[in-house]
Amino acid sequence: PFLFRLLTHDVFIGGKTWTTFIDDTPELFKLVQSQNRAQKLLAYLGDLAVNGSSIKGQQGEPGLKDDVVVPPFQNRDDPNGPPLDAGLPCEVGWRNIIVEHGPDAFAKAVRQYPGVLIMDTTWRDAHQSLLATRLRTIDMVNIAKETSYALANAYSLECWGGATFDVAMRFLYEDPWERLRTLRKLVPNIPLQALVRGANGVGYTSYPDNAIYDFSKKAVENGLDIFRVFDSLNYIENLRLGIDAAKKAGGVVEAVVCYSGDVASPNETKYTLKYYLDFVDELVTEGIHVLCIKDMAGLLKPEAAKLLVGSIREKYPDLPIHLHSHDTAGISTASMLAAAAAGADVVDVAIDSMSGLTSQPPMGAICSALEQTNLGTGIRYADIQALNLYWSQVRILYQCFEANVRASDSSVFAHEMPGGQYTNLMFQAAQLGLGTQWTEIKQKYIEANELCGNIIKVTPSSKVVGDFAQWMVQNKLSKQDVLSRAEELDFPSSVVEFFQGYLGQPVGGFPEPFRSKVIRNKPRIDGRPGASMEPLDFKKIKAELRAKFGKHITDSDVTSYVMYAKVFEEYQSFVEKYGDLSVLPTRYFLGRPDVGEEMHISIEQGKTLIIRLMAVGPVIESRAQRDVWFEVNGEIRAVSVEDQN
Ligand code: 3PY
Ligand code: ZN
Repeated sequence: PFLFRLLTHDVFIGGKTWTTFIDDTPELFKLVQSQNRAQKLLAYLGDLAVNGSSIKGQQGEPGLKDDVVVPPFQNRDDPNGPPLDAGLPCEVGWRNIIVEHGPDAFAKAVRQYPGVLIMDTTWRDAHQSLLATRLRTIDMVNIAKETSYALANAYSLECWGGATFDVAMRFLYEDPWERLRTLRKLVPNIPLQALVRGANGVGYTSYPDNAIYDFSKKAVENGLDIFRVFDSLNYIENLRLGIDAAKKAGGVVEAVVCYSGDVASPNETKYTLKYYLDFVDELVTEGIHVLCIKDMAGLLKPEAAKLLVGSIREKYPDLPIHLHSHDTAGISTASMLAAAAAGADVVDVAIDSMSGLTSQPPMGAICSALEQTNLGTGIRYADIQALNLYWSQVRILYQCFEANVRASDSSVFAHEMPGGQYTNLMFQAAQLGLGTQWTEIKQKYIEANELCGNIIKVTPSSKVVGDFAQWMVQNKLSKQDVLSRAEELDFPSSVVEFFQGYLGQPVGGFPEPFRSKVIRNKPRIDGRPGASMEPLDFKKIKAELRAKFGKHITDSDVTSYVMYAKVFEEYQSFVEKYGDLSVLPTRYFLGRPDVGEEMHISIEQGKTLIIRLMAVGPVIESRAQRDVWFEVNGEIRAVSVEDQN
């Protein structure tokens, strides 16, 4: 029918050139585009039908065959009346203060709030810690407007940064910037927050300074409000750059103290109260808006929380304090409550069904407990229940990415693995199928940390210790073996680079003579690694990317490329082949379709494709290809797919 319409179009019959034809007849051009789009989508679905999902880390099929249902939310003004109409998002929230009066006024208002506020991590750290960061934009979008009402009094929604930037492109074939822009539109009232790795941006290594300034500026332009800036070694020089970049971009600067050791233990000699208070002094000198204590492994026990938060509160009565933790050992709810009582202003929680274990403590428990004190969060119990009904379905949908952490583990107090890394390494150990492998990895992680000099461990420094530990297990090396054979061993590259100083300077410096033995005659950096890097020429990069991929390359694509060159290029090639798959509901994106199954896919506003898988043909021997037949809105279409089995 399309070809017929094209050939009979009077402009075409009139013999106009193709280019002016496109300009003059946008409706037909659009039709070509959307038919192309449908064909690309079929290529993806055909590949799934023949080969199954190729998304790394996926084990088995998604756990739901039905749509995720959005439950009714209570009407705020009339709890007994008809349910909430979330046709338009809520417009009232803490972001209004940032927009109208700026970050300083926001920080002041947070500090003056009589209760405690929450940050919800469900859209970032919770799925990073439980589901290998695989949560797709569409599953946030489908609950975003309801969330704008339910969490209207939240300090922020953490939805960006950390591993999400990388994973969005690398495994989900999504544009992380589009995610940010979309969520911004649907949630105009609650501040959106990102985790950024200071001089490492959202990557694993140092970047030239102008890359960090550019990244921060783009983040604000695309809708970000709050930057949680940390450095993986608590190295102030790296942090200073991240803080300055976030501030110049106009964001709220939440500067981070990464928590390690046990501040309340009489045996703690390195990460003592004095260490933390001195470090906070340095951060405050930078003119930050909010202080974050980032307990990435979940080591902070209630007494330690009381001591640390209480001491900072006493010294800095006007400084908002925000606490982040993970529940790996099962202690973080108690610690959050202790911190709140000691003067913390904001605590991190995840919706119940995405909480606990290596994720954050549960929103329902924390809000209910605080409600009974004079520190209420302003989040209603009924809204938490409705949100949780949605997320409990999503958790099942994504079961194919569960690491299968089933119980609390207080051994984290010894090995100190960050939540996300814990699930990751445990999953890898389980893949190897050895029951004792996991215990051994944890033990070697302790020894590798000691060899590094007992460092702060969080991305990317935690990756160094993890690589080191896995290498020790593989090579059957004890700490003593490594020390005595350091000059001859072939260390993992991340370990060598750490000792060269490519991540920055660790607290208390590098252990010698071990450092020199590891790096031998390779260069050593004794200051901020990025300081000696040449600035990037973004215009030149953009021109090169446009030459390679086409005119659609935008400035934010350039930033993605700067952070992850290879990942970005592969993502672009994928999109050229299959189109934008972010519109595909998750069960169709991950699951092998059944013959006869009818899929309703809304590819753009007002345009839904009804696709039915009709048949998967036999292998055409000479080419290892199969034809896959679909019905698309009543028309039969076929795609040819390479059988990889
Ligand atoms: C990250 O950097 O991705 C983290 O979550 C660190 O805790
Ligand atoms: Zn975390």
